[in-house]
Amino acid sequence: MYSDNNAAAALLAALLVMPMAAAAEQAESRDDSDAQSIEEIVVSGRQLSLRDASIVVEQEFVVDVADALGRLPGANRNQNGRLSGIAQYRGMFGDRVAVSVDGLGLIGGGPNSMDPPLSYVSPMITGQLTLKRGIPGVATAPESIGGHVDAAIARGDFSHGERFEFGGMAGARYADNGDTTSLAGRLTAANRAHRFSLVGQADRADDLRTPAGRIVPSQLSRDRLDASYAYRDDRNEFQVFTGTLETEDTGTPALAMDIRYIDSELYGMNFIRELTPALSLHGKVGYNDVDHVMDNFSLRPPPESPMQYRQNRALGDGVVFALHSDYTMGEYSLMAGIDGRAESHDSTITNPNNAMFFIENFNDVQRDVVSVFAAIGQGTADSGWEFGLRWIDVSTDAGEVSFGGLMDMMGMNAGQLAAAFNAAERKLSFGNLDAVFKYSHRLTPDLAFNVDIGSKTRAPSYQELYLWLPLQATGGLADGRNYIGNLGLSAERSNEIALGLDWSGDRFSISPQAYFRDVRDYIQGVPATVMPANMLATMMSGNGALQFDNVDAEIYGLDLGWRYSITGRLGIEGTASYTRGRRTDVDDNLYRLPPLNGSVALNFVESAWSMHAELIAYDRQDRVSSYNGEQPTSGYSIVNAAFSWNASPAVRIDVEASNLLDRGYQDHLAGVNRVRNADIPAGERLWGAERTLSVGAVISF
Ligand SMILES: [Cu+2]
Repeated sequence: MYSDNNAAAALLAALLVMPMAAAAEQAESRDDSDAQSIEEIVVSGRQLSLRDASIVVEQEFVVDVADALGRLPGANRNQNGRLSGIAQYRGMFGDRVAVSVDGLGLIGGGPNSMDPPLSYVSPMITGQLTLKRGIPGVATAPESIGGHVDAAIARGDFSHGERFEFGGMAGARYADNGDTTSLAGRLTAANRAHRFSLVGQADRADDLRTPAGRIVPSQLSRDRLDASYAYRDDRNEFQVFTGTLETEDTGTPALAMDIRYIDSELYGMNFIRELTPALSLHGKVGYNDVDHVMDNFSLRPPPESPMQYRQNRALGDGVVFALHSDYTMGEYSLMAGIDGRAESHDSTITNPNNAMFFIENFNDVQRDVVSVFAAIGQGTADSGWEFGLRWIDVSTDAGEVSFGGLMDMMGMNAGQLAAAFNAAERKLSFGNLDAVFKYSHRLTPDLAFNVDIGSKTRAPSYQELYLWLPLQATGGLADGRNYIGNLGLSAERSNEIALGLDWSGDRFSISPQAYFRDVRDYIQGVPATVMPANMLATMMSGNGALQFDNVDAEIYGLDLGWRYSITGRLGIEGTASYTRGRRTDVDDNLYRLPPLNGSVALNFVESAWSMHAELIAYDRQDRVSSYNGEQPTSGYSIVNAAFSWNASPAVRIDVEASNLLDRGYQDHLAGVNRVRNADIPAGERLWGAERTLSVGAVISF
């Protein structure tokens, strides 16, 4: 009933449309008066070039901004809960993908990434989500081995005169599935030099329904507020902001616990100062802290034994900063800068039914990054290149750990692990050099190509190093296995090449890119050989522990987007993404990679309204990892349809039906249900939402 073998056929259809579109283009005469309005076709707000892929998030019916990322070629998200989407790009995810908000990295509080960076932006107050295609230049971010994504909060515009003008927006959305409601607003007072802005969004929802039953728990509650002041003149830009995030009682069914709360405060400022017309200085600094509690008994059916109740409080905080100069001289440009990040983490597990029980999961953990870079480039109208080097220094440390209330064999094994951890050298440092070369060249007015060659690194995360007791605090892997860290880990190094083409004709455009990543010392779990860890993990879960280790891997694939305007008002567009990842030291596939997938959409734009219908298809994924028993998934396809009406210049009404045909499907990246006594059995991959009708209205003033 739920299986669908049409996915491959649908995908094939999607790919077949491309050569047809290209042929049609050649058949069309080019003096068509409709040809001017190709920009108008961008009703879906998705843009693609050799260098970037971007999406206007505010136009998407999503609660988690990470879900919008999945609509860009090569990108996806691992979903552990409705507000816990983890960015994935070209087969890498989690800490491997550098995610920033307004150009600043964030410190997450949850050791299982319940609050990944994209959960810190609410969709209706987000402007653009931008993904660097190919290999991000060294100036983009340190530790961006897997790519870089930035989300910008829409804080409103400056006005033109001296007088202050008020402006803003108010929006509301409702989706019938799970009674999902969102309210958002922005109020701006600005003249040409000063801008005061207040933005906020509140989201609420009950459990989501799927054709296989309700997802328990998938309720959510999140409030996001941001207040800012910005100044600009001819030679300076300056902004200072403060914000809060309050998430409460939000389900993460693919993980062992649910969010009781995440309370974060964010502060930051950035500036650009033009020293001379050729030389400018760019600076940013941010601070945020997180107080987070999760448990395994409040939102989901509790464990059978009161002794298995667990509550985990995690604290995180830290500073990020970046300073760089930009110098241009004719065709040449030179960038040099310094940036860094200092973060601290603590996490303690308790049991409300046993006052004796506690585990210091992470105690006084510190991870500091200081990095310098320089990049030189040359650009003309037809070609450009860039070469950059970045030195990254990472130092980490962790305090001694202790525990209480573990009995008999459990206590004995945990005691051995704690003693070994406390006796070990935990102050570690990693020094790595990254290099990136990028070249692009325009062959004809319509056709350009690019080559990126890079060598990038990532030092181990604090979980990969300091998880001393076998637990599932793994930065959101959600494979249900208990892991222990490894104090002897080396940094990963990915040597990568990406080749891209970009064809932009009058009516047809297409931008494919192929890539190959050879990753030395790729960090993933392997069966642990530490006896007390295996005994503990077996007692807790029936499976031995996995230990983070350096292995070797390669990831390659191809992704593309295309668009064809049939007339000025009617267009079709699509994406396709293929990723293949495997270990090269032993015969196994990499964990949690999406199968071949693609989309085809039909857009129709009138002056006051527009329509968008899309088919999204995923092939089956049977190239799964055996080291952690990953399950395969079947292919599927779903249809979404959306209608948008500009009732007046200030009022926009949106209606969307997602999963219009009410298909049952399982997204390979949605994770496996870890909740017992729920509609979807524990251990089964979570199902996608059933047909969902959404309406929204946005008033601008
Ligand atoms: Cu958590």
